[in-house]
Amino acid sequence: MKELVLAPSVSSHIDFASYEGKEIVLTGQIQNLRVLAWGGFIILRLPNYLVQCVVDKAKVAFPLENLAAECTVRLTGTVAPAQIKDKAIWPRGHEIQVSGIVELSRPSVSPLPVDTTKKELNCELHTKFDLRPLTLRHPRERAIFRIAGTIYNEFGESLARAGFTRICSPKIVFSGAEGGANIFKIGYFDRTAFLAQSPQFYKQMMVGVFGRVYEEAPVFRAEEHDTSRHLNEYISLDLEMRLENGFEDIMQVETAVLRDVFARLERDCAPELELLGVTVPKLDKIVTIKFSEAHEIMLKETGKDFRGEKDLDPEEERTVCEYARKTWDTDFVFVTHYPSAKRPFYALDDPENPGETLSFDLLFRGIEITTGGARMYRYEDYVKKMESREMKVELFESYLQAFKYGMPPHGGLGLGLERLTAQVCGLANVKEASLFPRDIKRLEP
Ligand code: AMO
Repeated sequence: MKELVLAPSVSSHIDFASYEGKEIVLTGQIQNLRVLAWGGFIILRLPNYLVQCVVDKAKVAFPLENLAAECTVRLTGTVAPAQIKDKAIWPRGHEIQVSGIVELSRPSVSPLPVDTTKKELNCELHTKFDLRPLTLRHPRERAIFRIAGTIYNEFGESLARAGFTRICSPKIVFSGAEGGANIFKIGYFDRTAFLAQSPQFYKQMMVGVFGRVYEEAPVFRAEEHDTSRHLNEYISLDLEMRLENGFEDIMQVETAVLRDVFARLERDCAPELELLGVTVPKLDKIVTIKFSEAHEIMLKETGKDFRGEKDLDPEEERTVCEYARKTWDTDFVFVTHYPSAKRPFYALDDPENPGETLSFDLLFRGIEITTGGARMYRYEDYVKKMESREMKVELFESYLQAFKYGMPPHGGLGLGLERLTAQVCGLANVKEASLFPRDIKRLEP
């Protein structure tokens, strides 16, 4: 038996100001190296920082020209105040005056297939994804995923503070929840199973247990189209809750959570937002329009008549968002009362207008980022609706138990993490907000 000494701290946070004038030892990978006549600069990549380290040849014997980007080094040096302009570097108020360098590891290939030392990664999207272990090291890519990670954290923490319990539901499931053909079948011993399209059934069942639940996990969609808004695996941020007043409760909760998320981004991701040249959106009012009004706006703004359509076209989502920006000064529009025909069976129809559901989508800067709504909660209603859709009720009995044994009026939502991240970061393609995107052609890395 060997007992390890308990570390006093495992944090990688460095308060550079408190180290001013003192010696520090930093181990990291070289993001960028500039060798000059008098010595040079090493930009060192640490967990949350890209630190500028200055090497004076007269003081450090190590031959800088032997190093290269992506070498791992241990640097000893003194923390000094600095005024750095490069937005990729953080901190910008301090640098390290190096006194010692130890090389710990170096890449096996030289030169690297993509130059990650440039301000922009000058490569095609497919190259960026093929070389993901390397390209993700670029400061702009790191910024995107620091932002995505912060959204993920705050979504959960904000809901936990509001009394929601985190759940982890199975991803190997007995049936699709969302309807449609975009479901992956997998072999499961001697039968067929599916990859979960959403945690829908499980989060509903768990409302019967906790009243308020959330989940943040991958979901799978066998989308056959290669588009800039679809992934075949994405992170679904889900919540499900008992309703007090109506389906408006869900929009209230989503707005509160998003406000927390944006405040947290402003607080914790200022360097990343600045590097990407974006600001966090303002969400200071809840604007809702009915689905039918969205078609009317489209007609008025573009002359295109989609009024017979049971869903919103991507062009309509863009047009409605532009209209909302100029008319109500907001980047967010809740579109409510989608037609029952286009919503999954579990959606609750509006008792005053059964062709419509008490549901919504949230549009943000031109794209749907959330679907949500109230659900049916009586067993008999499920049976009736499923039969009207020619679904085999007996195949869903394990899920329907929840309703048989009593469920409160409830509802919830699913928010696509990559879509939200892409819109916050101003990315043209949702795949750029996925670490290792899965699309119809891509399964690697
Ligand atoms: P829906 O199928 O609309 O609803 O999905 C919810 C949100 O997930 C995101 N999304 C996607 N993101 C990337 N690639 C895809 N292929 C993709 N498909 C969907 C979108 C979308 O708004 N169970 C319901 C939610 C609920 O009612 O609670 C559901 O999954 O941001």
